[in-house]
Amino acid sequence: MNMDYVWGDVRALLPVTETEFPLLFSEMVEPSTLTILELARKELYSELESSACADSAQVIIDYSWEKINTGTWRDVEKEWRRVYSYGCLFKVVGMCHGDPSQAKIQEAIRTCDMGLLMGASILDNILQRLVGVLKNKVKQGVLSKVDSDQPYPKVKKLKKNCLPEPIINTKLSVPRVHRPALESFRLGFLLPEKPVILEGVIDHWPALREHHWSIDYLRAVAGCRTVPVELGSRYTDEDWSQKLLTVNEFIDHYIMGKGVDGMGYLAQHQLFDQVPELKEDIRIPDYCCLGEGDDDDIMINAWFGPEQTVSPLHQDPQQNFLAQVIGRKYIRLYNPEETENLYPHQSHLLSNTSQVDVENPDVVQFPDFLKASYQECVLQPGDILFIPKQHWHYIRSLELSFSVSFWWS
Ligand SMILES: O=C(O)CCC(=O)C(=O)O
Repeated sequence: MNMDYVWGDVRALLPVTETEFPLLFSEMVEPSTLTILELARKELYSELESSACADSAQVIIDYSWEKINTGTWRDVEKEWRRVYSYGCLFKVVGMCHGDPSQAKIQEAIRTCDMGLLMGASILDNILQRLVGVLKNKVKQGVLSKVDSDQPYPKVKKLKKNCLPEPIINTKLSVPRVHRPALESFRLGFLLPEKPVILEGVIDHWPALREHHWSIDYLRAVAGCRTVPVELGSRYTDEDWSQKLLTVNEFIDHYIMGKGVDGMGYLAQHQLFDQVPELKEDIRIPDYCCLGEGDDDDIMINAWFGPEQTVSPLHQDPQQNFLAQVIGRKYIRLYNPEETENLYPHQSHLLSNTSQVDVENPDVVQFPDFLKASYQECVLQPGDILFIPKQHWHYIRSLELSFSVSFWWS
């Protein structure tokens, strides 16, 4: 590895001089914290010592980590998330100085991802730009080896073949329409709030064509990126938890390992901001223009997991286009009018989620569940399912699956 090559590219992203490097915070950030931030900045710009800023960086990271992990996430002050991002930035710069090993570069990418996931955008999204530089320095093949040094959590073992291939009752199946005109979608499905599968709408996505989202492709564009992964069979289970893993670790243990470490689901909304290459492989469906917001208001979620991954029956407040890129999924839909037959959880946090295990219901505990009428389908690669707002949906992947959902209003 040519050291000037890594360091030179990293250095080029930083403001040229110390005076051009802003450290502006509200009074919430105490003078003592500001002093350490200024020290880290000073160290960064002193040519001999710029790797020394790693120590000050760790102090900043540890202190702001306490602040951002106190109380509920939505109440966390953005100022402290910014401080955390600065800590990550200084740490990354410290690690990239000199002749960084592959493991160091990978750790630097992991640190950037922590800043992107837990911090707030600073210096024109410099952490994202740093990852753009660093991931090109990672040699393919080194990643999995370095990644595999991580310990893996053991969660409940998956019962193999626990649910069979569903047999769809054609009388209950969700209708399919091939590329309807905007107005016919609006009149036929959006306004009356009727689910429908739209065919032929995403055929042109690079994710289904030139950049086909194979495991190898996902490893190549996102393998070294750290993402939150859901562990456990379903989020209503007691042993359900979340852990930060790289995409390579997730694939090695929960996709290729086929559940030997329990179930894992990469279900998150930040993936496409973190990995712009993946975002470029998809397109916001034109039908979203029928909503009131603009494209920036649309939440795009990734759902990547092995076969038998289950999303329990739940409802969301927004309209949803669920686009299937890899594999097939079995989906059950219930109209919001059926809510009282679906036994939502009592707790406020889970009140949008049914207590009933849809494919194995306890009819003694939940007798009215069998009265609820529903629609069902198997979503195929290339399909988009329109799930109207508040419609209850239960989803089980029948094979390795990657879906993208668009929540819009
Ligand atoms: O595909 C899944 O597992 C869940 C999708 C979902 O619940 C959603 O998009 O709202």
